[in-house]
Order: sequence, then structure tokens, then C-alpha cells
Amino acid sequence: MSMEQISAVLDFFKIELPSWGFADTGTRFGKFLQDAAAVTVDEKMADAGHVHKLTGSCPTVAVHVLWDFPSGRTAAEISALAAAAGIKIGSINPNVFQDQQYRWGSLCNRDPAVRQAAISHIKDSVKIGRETGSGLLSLWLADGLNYPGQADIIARKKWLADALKTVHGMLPPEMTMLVEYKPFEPAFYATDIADWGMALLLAKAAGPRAKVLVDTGHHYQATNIEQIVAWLLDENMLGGFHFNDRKYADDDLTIGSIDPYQIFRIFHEIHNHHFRTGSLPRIAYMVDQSHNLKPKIEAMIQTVDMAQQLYIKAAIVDRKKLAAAQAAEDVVASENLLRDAYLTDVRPLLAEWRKSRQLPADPLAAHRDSGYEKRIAAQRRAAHGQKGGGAYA
Ligand code: PSV
Ligand code: MN
Repeated sequence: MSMEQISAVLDFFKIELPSWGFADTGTRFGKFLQDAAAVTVDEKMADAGHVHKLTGSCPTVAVHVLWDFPSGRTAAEISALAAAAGIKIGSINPNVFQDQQYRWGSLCNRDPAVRQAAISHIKDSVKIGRETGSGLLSLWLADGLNYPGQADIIARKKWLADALKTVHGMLPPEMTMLVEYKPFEPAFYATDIADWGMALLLAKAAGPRAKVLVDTGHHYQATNIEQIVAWLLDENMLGGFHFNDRKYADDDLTIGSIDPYQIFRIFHEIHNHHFRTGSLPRIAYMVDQSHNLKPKIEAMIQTVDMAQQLYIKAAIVDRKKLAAAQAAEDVVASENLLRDAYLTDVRPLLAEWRKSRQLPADPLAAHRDSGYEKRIAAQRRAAHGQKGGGAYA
């Protein structure tokens, strides 16, 4: 692949950062606070903009409605904050899991008044999407059961399907709705949208602008995520990703920190789909990570860099040779074509692309040299003390 083609691939590959990834988050046992963590939405926008300035690849930021749109701040104000930081508002994430009324679920709650409250919050989120020019409504529900027999699973399925249809009906034409699945946590017996099959059925029933969102941390161990991705692509039902890595459960570790080959295989299926069909579906590449120990901005820069490396590695697979090796049933040659690409050191190519786009060749070093972290740590400590805040404040 020529440098020109690699540059085109990198120009195309945009990664959305999550506002909540810049805030102090923790485990169910507690949080370790960082002075430089963003507390306010102004700070989250500034940090996301800083990462975009250094990487040139993160023009949008995902927002979580209850965490990022405090009462009294308008959508126009938040959009202006993003614009001042050189970015735009990306996916809008309604929050129908935090309020006490959702103890027994949100869109799956047996109480029609609670289902209506959740729909009404999602309606407000769609309005925010319209006002901020976002094209994505990203839905994740914490709905589920902790014990067998706790509720009628099919009654909940029907309430959910009806609600998602209603939500689809609220979307402006330019907006897509993503349905995220998760097999466990916070529910420990049956999550209402537990896997990609359920998400697919619900999205298809909701309407043509509903697609599936694959969060890489939301699978059981050993699930073949790239096969799910290939199937969703073939069905034209892949809406986007929430990228993160994990060792055990939904650990929210930085992408590729545990199993970079898995993300490579996912990207391989995407490039393969492009090779086979010539079509490049609109896929939202979003990060969903919260950083407990790593400095948040450094973790995001590391994430973007790793995602770009793995994306190029998958792009340089020799697909003509691969098709020939597959046709000859040459298993070893086929596998080696993937491994050759994966084992190629693409860092010099990435550095060359960055230089050609007037970006620092090493964004992490540029960040460390910039003094940004020290400056915001001092400012934020002065402004907020040791209080922390953010996603699970
Ligand atoms: C839930 O685990 C999730 O993956 C959803 O995408 C949420 O919106 C996000 O994490 C933040 O809690
Ligand atoms: Mn997610």
C-alpha cells in the first residue's frame, strides 16, 4: 500500500472520545482522584480538544446527558464550549440508569409512568442532539434482573420494543440511533439487551435508522467479536463501536493493552467488507474507557495512537493474495498474510502521516512537553479542591 493510500486511510479514520473518560471514575470500591481530572463540562471539552489538537483524529466528543448538561446550561452553550476547543459534540448518551425511579428498570419497567419518564428523558436527549448538530443517539440501558423469576422476561421485551419504536419515531432524519448490548452488570441474572442478537432484533423492529453498537468489553470471555462485526456489517446493521480492552469483564482498559490482535481482527473484518463490497458504511468509532490509574489525557492519546496503528495494520493486509490463498485452501498462507500485516511496524508510517498533517510525530511526547497537565492540575485543584467529580460523582 502506498503512503498516499495509507494517508487516505488515516484521514478517514476518526475516533470519538468520551467526555466521561476525562473525569474521575473508579471501581465499585472507590475512586482515586487526580488533580488534573476534569470536573466540569468546560474542562472535559478542553481536554478532548487538547487530544484532538495533538492527534488530529478526534473531532467529536461523546456526551452523557446527565453528566454533561447540568441544569442551567443550554445545548448551545455546550456546543460553543466544544467549538472553542476545536471539536464538535458527537454521540448523545441519555442516562436512564442513575435515577432512583429506575430500580426495576427504565424502558423495561412494569410501571408505564417510569417507562414514560425514560422516554421523555430520551426525547430531551434527541432535542440536545438536534441543537448540537449531533448525528447519533447512543442508547445503553442498565435494565435487567438479578434473580430467576424476578419478572416476566417477555413482557419486558415487548415494553422495550415498543419504547424503542417510539424513540425511533422521535429522531430527526439526520440522526441514527444506536442500540448497545451488555450481558451482565449491573444486572447479574438477565440483562434485557444481553447480546448482539437481541440488539439486532430490537434495532430492526425499531426502524431503519436504528443500528447495533458493539462495546468490546460487553462480551463473555472468548466470544468471537470480529465474527459478530462481520455479520452485522453484512446485514448493514453495524452502527458503531465502544472501544476498550479487558482481561476479565467490562474492565474499561485502554484499547489493545491486553489483546491488540483482537482489535486488529475486528478492523480486518471492516477492511475486508470494504474490499468485498466496495462500500464504506458509516461506522462510529467511539472510545468508552474510564481511566482509574493512568492520567486520563495520556490514556486517551495512547488509545488513539494504538487504534490508528491497528487500523493501518489491518488496512495493509494483502487482500488479493488472501483471496487466492483462501481459494487454494492454504490455511497457513492465509493466516500468515494476516500475521505479516499485524507484525509490521507501522509507527514510522503513522509518524510520516502526522508530520504531513502538521501534527506532532509523537503526540504523547508533545503532550508531556506541553505542560498542559501541570497547568490544568493546578487550576483544577484551586477551583475544586480535592473533591473530584464526573461520571459517577
Ligand atoms: C455501560 O457499561 C457503558 O458501556 C455504556 O456505554 C455507558 O454509556 C458507558 O459505559 C458509561 O457508563
Ligand atoms: Mn459502552
